[in-house]
Amino acid sequence: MEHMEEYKKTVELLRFHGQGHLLAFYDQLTSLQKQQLLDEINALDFSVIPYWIENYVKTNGNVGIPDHFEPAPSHPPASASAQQSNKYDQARLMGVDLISAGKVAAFVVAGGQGTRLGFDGPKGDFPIGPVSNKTLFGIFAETILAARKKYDTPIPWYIMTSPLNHAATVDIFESNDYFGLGKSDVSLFQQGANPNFATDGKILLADKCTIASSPDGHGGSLRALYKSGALADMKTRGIEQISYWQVDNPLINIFDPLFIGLHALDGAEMSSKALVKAHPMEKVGNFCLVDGKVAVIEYSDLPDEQAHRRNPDGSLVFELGSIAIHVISTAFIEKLNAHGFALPIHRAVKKVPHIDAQGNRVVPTEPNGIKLETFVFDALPLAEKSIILQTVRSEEFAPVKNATGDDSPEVTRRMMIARAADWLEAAGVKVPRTPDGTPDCILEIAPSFALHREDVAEKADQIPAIMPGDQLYLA
Ligand code: UD2
Repeated sequence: MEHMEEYKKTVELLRFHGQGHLLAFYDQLTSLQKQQLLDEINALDFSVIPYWIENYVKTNGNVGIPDHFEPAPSHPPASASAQQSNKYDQARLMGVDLISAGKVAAFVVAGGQGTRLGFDGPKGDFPIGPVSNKTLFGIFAETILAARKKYDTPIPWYIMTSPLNHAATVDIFESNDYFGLGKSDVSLFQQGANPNFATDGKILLADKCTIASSPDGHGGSLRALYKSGALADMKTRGIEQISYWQVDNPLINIFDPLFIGLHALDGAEMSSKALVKAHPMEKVGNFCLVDGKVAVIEYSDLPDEQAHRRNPDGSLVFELGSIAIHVISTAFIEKLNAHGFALPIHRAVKKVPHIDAQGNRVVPTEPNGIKLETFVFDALPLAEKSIILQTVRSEEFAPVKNATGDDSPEVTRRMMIARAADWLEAAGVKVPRTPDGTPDCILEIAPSFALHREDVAEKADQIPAIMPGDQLYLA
């Protein structure tokens, strides 16, 4: 019988770990399916799985919160930095130098499932340009192209996908001819996946020859960059710093000389942008200082009374939210991987479609399974040094997460238009507004027209008069 030796060994392994049910339908499979299932089982990391089951599946061993934590210090936003102007000027110059010398790479994490948006396909393919209807990937690519031109340097783009969306993402890049960036300067690589569990610790089967699994969280990027060879590729290219962002945010300022420069000037290994939370319970991680190290406590873990605590001046004690924008040094990622590291596991109870003991497909209507992930911000305390730069929401954070309501495409487009209007007005261009102050026109500034706010002034004379109700795409 084919695969006999491997099959026998696998039976032993699974019996030892109480996961024998994974081979329950083995006899019903074709030879190819048998091999697929054996490969999947043998790729499971049984050096950690029993620990996960005891600590995160059967019980809720989520990291929770440390005994002592305090607000993390931060650099004020550029707009409020008069007293810091010397340092900020120096940082900007350093940032420009690093970008111009080709030492900064672009890196987006795009391996998530995007279930909340309800969009069929990788989220990066979601059309978001208010006038152009360009997709998230399209806008990021144009930003990189514009930065290459502005800083006169080749800039590579790394995109992390997951087993869920890798093939579809590659198709998008292929069919868009790599958005003009050149195939050799775009690297798509996959993050890892973790098996999904029933609450009793049994690994679930998606079908008779496939283990139910899900991406291992954006924390997986730190290992995937290394394992995929992306980090080695960066080294060959002389990359020292990685600009990290999430696929859902079209306002991202990928090449921010100030942020990159402050991070480098302060000798930080991993740094973050933060904004003042819109309200105490906003669903963003909270920047804290734990044992002298910068750390993020997720919104779901921060006790309500801490979230609502206020300073005498009325501001929130824990006011700085993480918007998942980082600069990470390649040396830090290399160091982590070379010495072995493990980020804390986060447990989520989710609906996991699977087959039952009889092989019938179950599509649960209630959460039934456990997914395990790691989060990239949990690497912050591992950094020798980590700085935080505050930023302004309207300038660089408008994530597309939900189909309607908060963080919906409608809100994101409105914010893109509002930022374009601000940039134009700052350059002396008149923008018609409704009585409530919102722009009375649909505006979009392509990265090719202005990468940064101050770039608009140079082109102000090319901008036609804007009339109420106009649609204007500046490219
Ligand atoms: C994340 C942060 C939150 C805040 C917010 C800002 C967590 C747990 N929380 O919330 O603190 O910063 O973003 O927008 O991250 N991704 C992968 N692989 C995975 C999982 C996610 O690449 O396995 C990517 C995903 O494609 C997306 C990003 O990570 O680009 C964020 O994922 P999310 O939408 O699940 O995070 P969210 O909104 O809960």
